[in-house]
Amino acid sequence: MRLYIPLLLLILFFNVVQSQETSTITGRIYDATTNTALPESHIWIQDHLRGEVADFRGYFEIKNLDEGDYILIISHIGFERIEKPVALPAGEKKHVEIFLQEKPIILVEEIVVTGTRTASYVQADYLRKDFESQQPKDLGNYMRNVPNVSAIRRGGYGLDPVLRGFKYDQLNIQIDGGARVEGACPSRMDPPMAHISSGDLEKIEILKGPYALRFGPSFGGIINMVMAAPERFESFTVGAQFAGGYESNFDGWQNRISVSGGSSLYDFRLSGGITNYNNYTDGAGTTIPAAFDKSDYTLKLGINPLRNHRVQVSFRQVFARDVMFPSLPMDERKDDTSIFIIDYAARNVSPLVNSFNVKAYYSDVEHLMDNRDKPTAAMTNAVTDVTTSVTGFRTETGLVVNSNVFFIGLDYAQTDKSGFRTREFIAGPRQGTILTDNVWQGASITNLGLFGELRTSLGDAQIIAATRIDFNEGKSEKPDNSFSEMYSSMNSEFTNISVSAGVTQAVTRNLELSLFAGRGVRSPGISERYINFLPIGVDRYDYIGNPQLKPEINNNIDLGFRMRTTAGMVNGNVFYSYVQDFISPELTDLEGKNMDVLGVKRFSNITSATLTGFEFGWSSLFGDALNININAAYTHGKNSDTDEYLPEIPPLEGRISASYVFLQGKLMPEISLRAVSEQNNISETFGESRTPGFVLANVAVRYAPFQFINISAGVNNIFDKAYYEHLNRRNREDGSSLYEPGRVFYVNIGLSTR
Ligand SMILES: [Cu+2]
Repeated sequence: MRLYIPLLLLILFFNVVQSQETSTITGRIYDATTNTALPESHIWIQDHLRGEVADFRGYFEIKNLDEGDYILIISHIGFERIEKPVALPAGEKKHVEIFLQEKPIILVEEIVVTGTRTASYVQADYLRKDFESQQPKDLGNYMRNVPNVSAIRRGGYGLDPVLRGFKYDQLNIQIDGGARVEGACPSRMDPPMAHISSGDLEKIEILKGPYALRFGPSFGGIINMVMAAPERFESFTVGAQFAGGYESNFDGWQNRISVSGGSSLYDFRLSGGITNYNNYTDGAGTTIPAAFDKSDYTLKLGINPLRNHRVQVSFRQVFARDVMFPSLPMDERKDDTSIFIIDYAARNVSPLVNSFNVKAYYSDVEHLMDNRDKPTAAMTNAVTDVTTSVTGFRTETGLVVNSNVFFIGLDYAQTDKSGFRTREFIAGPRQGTILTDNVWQGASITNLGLFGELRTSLGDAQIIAATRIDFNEGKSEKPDNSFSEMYSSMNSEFTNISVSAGVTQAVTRNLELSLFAGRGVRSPGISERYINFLPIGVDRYDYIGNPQLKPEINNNIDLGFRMRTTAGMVNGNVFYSYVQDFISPELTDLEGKNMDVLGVKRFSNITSATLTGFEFGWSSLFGDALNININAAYTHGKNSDTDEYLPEIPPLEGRISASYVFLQGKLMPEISLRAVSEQNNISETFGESRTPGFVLANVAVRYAPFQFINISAGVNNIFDKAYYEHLNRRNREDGSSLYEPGRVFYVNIGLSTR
């Protein structure tokens, strides 16, 4: 014991001496255009595993450095990266002031123009680096990683996201900042996110609540899928990438090749992929018929006649084949999608006009489904052949007056749906009869919106205020008599006014508070207005639309905070939503038209509903080798009319992940746990039952030995847990819940010429 005390003192002394000799770099980062502080830039020390994120007022501090020459690398989304050499004497504190220039490159895909400050909506972004190593085969399924986003599973592909309890037409899901694609299937086999591949994706922008009114009608939120844009080069360059992956359990593989290149005048990116997945086995060993095949390609061509002008053409096609849906009366035989987008954008046109954007697009989906592989094929041959197209246009001008930014513009979209189902009875009393059902009644909805947004600051507070007015019209070209005789008119017209305002303030250098309030009005969708006696993939009821439905109004407030602590970044949001004229299916006493349905439900406006909840997150310090993330999310929904819980609300969920960086970032193992509580808040009227909770464990490892190769491998659902999510549909055959996949081993390889 005696021996240890001097040793301890020696160590202590050594530590004190060392800490006296270490040096510190402090600094502040500014936007070079406005000379205002730029919060949350990333600062890295080259060749050292050290880094820091600047605080909410742009300050940073890196301590415990030895004397020497360092190179600071400073980056911020939307700004040019800077390398700043710093000569650091022993035991000193050195202060640097850094000015970042905005990137001149015009990106037409992203909806949040970087501007000069980061003040933003209630927003969550998922970047390529977040999902690249997983190569998600289905984006809807991947969205379950986002706190307070859940998804509805009907089969192995085409999961439908639910954000804070809002889904379907309550969410504005778009491609490349404003283009839209709508599924043709009445059962939502092909929801919007099913038409984009993760390998072609650069980023997913999620704007929660009815606040971001510039980007189209927003009710529950906006999800923007940002497809990868061509890279820009100063002189002619061309490069290629390959990404391949395999997943056990599904015996599923996917391969993708992309080529991109160009010069300063023009650039291009061509990418093509093939995905082939088979049935999967759940944790109990049951085979779930959920196979699918998919191929796709995307071409993007850009011309930059001047450095601040860009014209871009995008063309994408997706071909889905034999997609199995165990929870639906049919399977998807074919789903062919074409998306065409043309963009023109200019920046810094004049001192007043900071930005100008025009986008025109056309998307088309041809969907064919049948009951060939279902037990009902013994009695009838049923085939549904439907199409949907969206034609749209958007223009926006950004004006700068002093330090205020105004955006004004308009957007227009016309959605058309048509198609029929034929049923040929091959056995039973009606043998030989052929019936034709008018699925979409040639319905169309046009929406013209005018919008304005103001971004300004008041002291330290960043303020955003937005408004939009929508003129909406629904029509039916080929109404079905049995449907139209129920209503005084098949047409409906609405004028909706939406408003929102938000304030974000850095209360201290390390605490930021935000308050948003908004009223988003949404006109009913085509299905809600015109679906004609069909089960729509929810339950065993026929659904009918209601052209006389009123728009739904979401009055929402969000209170948020972000706090930088010595233990990491903490953030949270509490929201309260009061929905007027909530649209919900109501049981009628009409008789069903399909063979095995229990009755008919009609879309109606119930008086009101409330949704409340929170998102909470903590992530460990940036720049440490060990990275820990924890988050939790919850939504609670009540029908104010009946005091019953709202249906299809996901339960409380928590997630923790830990990763460690070895070999200067070349090797990174990760472990994650996801815990989902049981859901007892159910709607019995809707036919829901309680769902048990579950805990899942996953492990993964990323290895990038050289710049041109990266490998990732892992195991999902390590313990082969048999479970299902609350929002999963039921198996068509026996009414049992549709289980999620059991244990999955996977490996992904990425190769790049650069
Ligand atoms: Cu379908």
